[in-house]
Amino acid sequence: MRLYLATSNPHKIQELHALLAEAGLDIEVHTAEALGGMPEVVEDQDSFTGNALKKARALAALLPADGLALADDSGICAVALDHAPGVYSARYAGENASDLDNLYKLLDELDSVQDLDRAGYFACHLASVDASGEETVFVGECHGNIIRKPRGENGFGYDPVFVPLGHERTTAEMSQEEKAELSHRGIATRKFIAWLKERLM
Ligand code: ITT
Repeated sequence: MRLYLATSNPHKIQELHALLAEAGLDIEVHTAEALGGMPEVVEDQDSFTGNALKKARALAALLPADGLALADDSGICAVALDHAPGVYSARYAGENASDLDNLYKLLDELDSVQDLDRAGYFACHLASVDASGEETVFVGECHGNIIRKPRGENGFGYDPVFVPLGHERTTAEMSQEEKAELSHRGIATRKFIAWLKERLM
């Protein structure tokens, strides 16, 4: 079986590659580049699952017969902001906003929110679509708090302001392996791996 990652985000690719590699699956893992690049997808759905399925379906249209497309739609949700930015996480500060612009927009929006009410969570919805069109979705959430000042150099996106429950460091202060143990992407990917192992038996 050949698995194709339906994402253009290099950080997601790196995290997914590492999680899949440690699972010891008998599969080939490719990026969308192997199929000519990730097709343009308008992420206009109001749910992570909806957008993940759109991205996976777009790449699945290009799959070989033994292929499986895997897309990741993810983001951060702040409880005090009615779960914003959620599906808008990648463009919270505008259409061409950088990760840093988005992070500071989140901090601005939460400025008047007291420390006790800064609960939030990362969500990752993975959608897998095979060449026959079979669709399956796997969900992971990582709950914690959104702090006031960025800390740490690892990870990407909103990692420097997110401290998982039961921890004191941000996910940007953790190694990739530590983050993968508890992250939304780690949880969703381990569900996907368990499903894939059954399917390959
Ligand atoms: P693809 O659609 O090509 O996969 P993308 O970066 O546009 O890439 P999304 O639409 O899913 O992906 O947006 C995800 C947003 O949530 C983006 O702003 C990320 O920075 C943020 N995000 C997702 N997972 C994260 C993580 O593990 N750590 C920090 N930020 C994360």
